[in-house]
Amino acid sequence: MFTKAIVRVPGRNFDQGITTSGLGPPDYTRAQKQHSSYCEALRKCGLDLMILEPNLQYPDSTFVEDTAIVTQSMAVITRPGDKRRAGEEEEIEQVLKDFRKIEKILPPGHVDGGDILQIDNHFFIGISGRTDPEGADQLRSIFSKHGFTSSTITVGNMLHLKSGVNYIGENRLLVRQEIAAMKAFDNYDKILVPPMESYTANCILINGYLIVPEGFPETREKLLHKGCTLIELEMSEFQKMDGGLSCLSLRF
Ligand code: CIR
Repeated sequence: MFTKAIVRVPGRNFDQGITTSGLGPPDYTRAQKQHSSYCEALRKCGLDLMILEPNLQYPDSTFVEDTAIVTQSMAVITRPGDKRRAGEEEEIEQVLKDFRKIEKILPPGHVDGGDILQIDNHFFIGISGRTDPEGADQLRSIFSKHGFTSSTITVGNMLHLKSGVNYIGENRLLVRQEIAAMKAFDNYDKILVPPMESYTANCILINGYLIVPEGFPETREKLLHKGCTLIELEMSEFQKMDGGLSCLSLRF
C-alpha cells in the first residue's frame, strides 16, 4: 500500500523542457488542469500529497520521478542523466529525508528514476541514454545492501525503461511489443500495447487502481477485460514533453 506522493506543479516555462516528441508546444493552462486532475486521481487512490511549487530553474522538474527511487526502507537520490536536469534532485532530497533513510548516486554515475521498475522485492534497472552502467552498478550495491535483488536491462529506442513496461499487479506487465520478447520478463504474463498506443505502456498501479492515459481504446479494452479498475487521465500536454503518468509523482 502507498500512502503518500510527492508532485510538483509545472512551471510557466514548462514548454522550455526537453522533448523529442514532435507533438508541438504544450499549452500551459491545459497542463495545469491536467496536473490538477492527476493530483485528484492520486487522492482518489488514497494518497496524501506533498505538492511542491514550480521551480523555474528546471523546466522539467514537474517530472519528479526521475530524481529519486523510494523503497519501503530507504530512498535513493539519483543524479539525473541529462545535464539540464542536474540539481533537480536536491530539493527532493530535502523532502524525502523526513520519511526515509537517504542513499545517493555519486559522480560519475547517472540514474533517472524513470529507468527503475520495482516488482515486489526486485528492481529492474534500465540502462538508457539517462542511466549509465556506473549509476546502475551503484544502485545495485545500494539495493543489495538493503535486501533487494536487481538486474539490468538495456533500454533500446525509448527514453526510459518505464516508457515501455510497467507492472500492473497479479504477475502482469503492460508492455510494448519491442520489450515483450526480452528474456528478463519471461516469468510474467504480458499485456501487449499495440504500436499505435505505445504511450499507454506508462501507467501506474496505486492501491488497486490502475491509472492510464485517456485515448487508447484497444489497450483500455484489454485492461478492462482483465478486470482492472481504471482511472483514465488526459495527458496530452505532458506527452508533448515526453512525460508519462509515472514521471509526475514519487509514490511511497
Ligand atoms: C525529460 O526529457 O527528462 C523530460 N522532458 C521528460 C521526463 C519523463 N520522465 C519519465 O519518464 N520518468
